[in-house]
Amino acid sequence: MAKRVVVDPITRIEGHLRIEVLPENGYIKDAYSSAQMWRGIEVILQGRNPNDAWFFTQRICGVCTTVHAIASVRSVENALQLEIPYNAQMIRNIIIAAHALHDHIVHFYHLSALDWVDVVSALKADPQKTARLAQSISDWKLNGASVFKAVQEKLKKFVESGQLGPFANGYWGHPAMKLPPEVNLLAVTHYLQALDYQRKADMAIAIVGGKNPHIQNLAVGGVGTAVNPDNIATLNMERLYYIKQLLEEVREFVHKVYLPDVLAIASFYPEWLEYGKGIDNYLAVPDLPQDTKGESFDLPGGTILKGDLSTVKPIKSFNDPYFIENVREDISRAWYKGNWMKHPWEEETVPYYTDMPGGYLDTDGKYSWSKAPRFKVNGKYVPTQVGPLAQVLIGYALGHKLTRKYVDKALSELSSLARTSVGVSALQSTPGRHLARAIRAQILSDLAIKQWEQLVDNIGKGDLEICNHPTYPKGEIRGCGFHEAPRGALSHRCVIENGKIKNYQCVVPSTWNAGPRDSKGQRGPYEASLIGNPIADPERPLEVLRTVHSFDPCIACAVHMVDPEGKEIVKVKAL
Ligand code: NFE
Ligand code: MG
Repeated sequence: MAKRVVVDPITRIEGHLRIEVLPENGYIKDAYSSAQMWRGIEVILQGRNPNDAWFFTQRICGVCTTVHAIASVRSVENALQLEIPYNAQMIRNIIIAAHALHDHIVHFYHLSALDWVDVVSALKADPQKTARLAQSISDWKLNGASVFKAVQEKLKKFVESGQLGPFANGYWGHPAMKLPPEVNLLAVTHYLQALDYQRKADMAIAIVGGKNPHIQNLAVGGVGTAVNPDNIATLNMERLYYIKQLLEEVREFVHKVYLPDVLAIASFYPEWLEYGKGIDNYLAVPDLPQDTKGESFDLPGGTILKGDLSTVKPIKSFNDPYFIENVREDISRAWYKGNWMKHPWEEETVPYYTDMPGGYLDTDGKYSWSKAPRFKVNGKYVPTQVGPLAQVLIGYALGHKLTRKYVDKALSELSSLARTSVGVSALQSTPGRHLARAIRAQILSDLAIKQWEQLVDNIGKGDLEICNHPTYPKGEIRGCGFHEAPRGALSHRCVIENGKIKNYQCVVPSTWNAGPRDSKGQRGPYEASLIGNPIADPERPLEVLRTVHSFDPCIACAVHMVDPEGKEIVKVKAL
């Protein structure tokens, strides 16, 4: 067997992910992705009141904090065919948008930029030159030479003290690092500023949601956020205007800092636009519903096959059978008992750990706690990539106006910075996933304010409704709730019998992307995207991190099962 390079754990992600790659002549020939942790929620929901499910599912993750709450209430509402009041829809939409903005900013600056940015090289930069460069790409207010100089001095003290803090253990000086010192200083400075702006997005969520992480204000049927413009104890005009101010500040940061930085960094790595495509079937679900039933949306969803934009097929409503009927999960290569592929409503989940022979993944058998979701198209079950790239490509293909506007603008700016023509197909790559996420952040930052305006207009008309209370019928009902989470298409499926949960399954973005092979040997998106990537130094596999990080992995989300007996399954050392 060829020698494998093992990266375990992949750091700067949520959870425990192991990647094994087979290098050959400086490139990756094959790859395996393994979720190395097992925890969860689905099983403990059995027998409980569906009204409570969202409290539990929200604890699946502390990163995508709100998303499992939103998907959960939507799944129960779908089972009941319960409409929610317009105010509740807009309040949820503001939370969804603000949360994604926080998440995308953190992902780019704090979790992945340092794969491309050499912090130590920033010490060699000329702050004046950095300011000239920064001002040539953006009129951001904090791009003055004195700002860059202050950061450089702070960084110098860090390095001299030997206490690099969050910048310790990076691959500084790696031959694959290509940015000039000035671009490195620019990025490090914005890394620090980004801490403030992600917090502003979080504050907006906390004001509406009661707390953050893990909002308190949802209910099956709407929200529990009392609305009254004149009452100091409720969501009133003062609170609403504070939220608007925060959303506007975040919007400015996204447009003037985040997107320009992604373009500037990507322009120095044009060769990477050839790497990291992998699975080119794409799935996104529509979101930001604009009516009480979920029949029209501000963000489009659908599918694209084999990277061909002309194959786009939309998902049109919360009841669209195209999505509800065509999702399956395969466990033939995952540590669960059996060898089946089933619709989530029909699944049962019994853990079955088969170990790692010789300390490596069992590449002939089961090797991950993540299941392998598949989407049925033309009678075949295919692996499908989800995430901002999927959403942006689908929006572009469907002619979604904001997506068209920001994709065309970004690609024309990237083409002039990189002095080469960069088309939409280049988005299907490792840096393309970062660019798509920044473009999605632009779109969402505009739409967040639109949702706010619609909410305030509606309250202004005297409508203060926030919840339609559910009643559960006798017998069995089934629901599917979906949400386009920061990492992509998320869906929760519930089976409710006599008002109690009988089965509950979450099919999560990071499960779609991080999942293992299936019974046909089809690789998952992480695995496929690594093939053909360069690997300059197998001892320091920076390129593996670049491609895997571009998906924004979250393993807590991907593997959310608990052992019903509470047995210890694996020992995990804290880092
Ligand atoms: Ni834990 Fe999550 C998101 C969900 S995972 S981060 O976004 O759902 O993919
Ligand atoms: Mg699941």
